[in-house]
Amino acid sequence: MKYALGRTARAIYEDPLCFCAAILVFASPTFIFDFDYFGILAKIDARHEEWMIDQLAGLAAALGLAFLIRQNIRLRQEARRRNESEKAANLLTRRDSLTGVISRRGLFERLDEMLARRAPDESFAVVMIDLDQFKTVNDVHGHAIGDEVLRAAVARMAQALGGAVLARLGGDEFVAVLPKHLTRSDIADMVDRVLTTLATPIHAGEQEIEMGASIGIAIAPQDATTASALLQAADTALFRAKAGGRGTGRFFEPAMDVALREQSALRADLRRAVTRKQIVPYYQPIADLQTGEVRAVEVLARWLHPQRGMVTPDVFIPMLQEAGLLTSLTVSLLKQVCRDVRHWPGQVRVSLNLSPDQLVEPVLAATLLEVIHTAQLDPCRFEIEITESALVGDTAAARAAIDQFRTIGMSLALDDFGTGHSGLSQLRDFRFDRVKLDKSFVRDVATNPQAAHFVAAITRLLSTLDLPVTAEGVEDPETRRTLHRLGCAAGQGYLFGRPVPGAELRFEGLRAEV
Ligand code: G
Ligand code: G
Ligand code: MN
Repeated sequence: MKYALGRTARAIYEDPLCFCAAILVFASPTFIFDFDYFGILAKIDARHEEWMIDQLAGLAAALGLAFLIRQNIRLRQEARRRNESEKAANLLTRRDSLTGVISRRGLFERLDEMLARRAPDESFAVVMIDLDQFKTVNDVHGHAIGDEVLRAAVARMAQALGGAVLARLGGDEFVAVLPKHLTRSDIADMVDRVLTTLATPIHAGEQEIEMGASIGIAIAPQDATTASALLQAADTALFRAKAGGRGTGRFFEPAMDVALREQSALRADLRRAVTRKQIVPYYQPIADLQTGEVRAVEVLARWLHPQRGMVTPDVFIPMLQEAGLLTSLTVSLLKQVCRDVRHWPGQVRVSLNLSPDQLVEPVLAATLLEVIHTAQLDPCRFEIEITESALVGDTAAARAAIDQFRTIGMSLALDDFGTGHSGLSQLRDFRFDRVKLDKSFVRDVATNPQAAHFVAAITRLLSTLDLPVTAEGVEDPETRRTLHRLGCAAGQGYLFGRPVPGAELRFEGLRAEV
């Protein structure tokens, strides 16, 4: 560029090399932008009168060209600067700020890229990891400890996963994308390493925190071929892993998808099912263990689905609960029950199951009482069964509901005893009328002395609180005899009768056998 400086305009114009250099001078970013180009031209013109107007025009064209080049350089520089700052911002949003692993958005980009570049015979696994009990950690120990636990968990996962890509979907949910070409057993080994390392308690603050994780695995391309479908499949497998007891990993299977779709189809039918009385009461007798007389009948809901046949409550009760329809069901069932009850012997109690969540409804007892009054029946014939989980956590509402049931004359049973966390003080405070011992404790009392000792200890203890015990799941005469000997007052189970529709219920029971 120096080549052009200090020369006369004519020299510049006549020497092609110098002419180009002059353009560069004018175009260079260091050249002052609002330079007086016409002033120069005028001076040049004054000193060199022999210059022809076409030469001046040529110089002006050169200046114009230089101006354009310079403008272009500036625009390019600006674009580059904008691009760089955008990249920096992207780097921020594609990383999770707490743990430093890739964010949800970054994960989708990475998966899209891997799927697009995948060779026909290549496969890779997407592993979805959900920390168990993490919500409790946050609730009990606070968010600072929660954050520390998350960072520690990430460090452990990263180590167990070697070179895998790790991303945080949010909360306590993570996704690892494993390297290509691993066999199914390699993947299972890696998943086991993650489960093992997360099962070891984590030190955070002054605390030792018990964790654990559940894992769902999906494989591209066999399970899905898009990022969102892969994550959906891994999530379905994860859901299954959690349902089958936490702390495990599951590979996605197409059948899982079918089951899930079935559930959403059922969910769609549910509202109609309650209003059309497709959900009906079945009844199972509860008998005196000594005499075999039927003392009570438990109402067990059954959905008689027009296409799918009988659907059991463990499928539809949680759905009804989610939909906020559980109490509509209870009312609908109770109306049907009241019609059947009038044909039964007067001393037979009727037992209704209520879910813990229903107990927080303030008008529940009044609503049920109204149905019973309308049917002109005595509330004393009815018993409410609630499970132990209603007694943990915030129990004020449960206590109020229980008091109301008691006030209107109903009795109360504690259901599935032994599977939850209720303490003795709660048994006394809540003033139950009886306790139903869960069938898991009953199953092998006749064959396993250990199980028998356990039941004996429980019945003895509960008798000090004046609580008679009803054993659930009594399936054979030997078990019945043993339970009676161990101090259980009543029994329920296939031995005395399976749950049946009202028309098939018999009250003869099994006569004394003991
Ligand atoms: O037979 P069984 O599969 O019926 O019952 C499964 C579970 O469903 C039991 O734990 C029982 O307490 C529950 N259950 C049955 N009927 C009802 C009902 O009407 N309301 C509620 N809340 N639970 C029910
Ligand atoms: O409300 P609760 O969870 O107690 O419901 C009783 C459950 O036990 C119902 O699912 C009922 O079908 C089931 N059941 C009743 N009798 C027996 C039995 O003798 N054996 C087994 N395995 N289950 C039973
Ligand atoms: Mn029950």
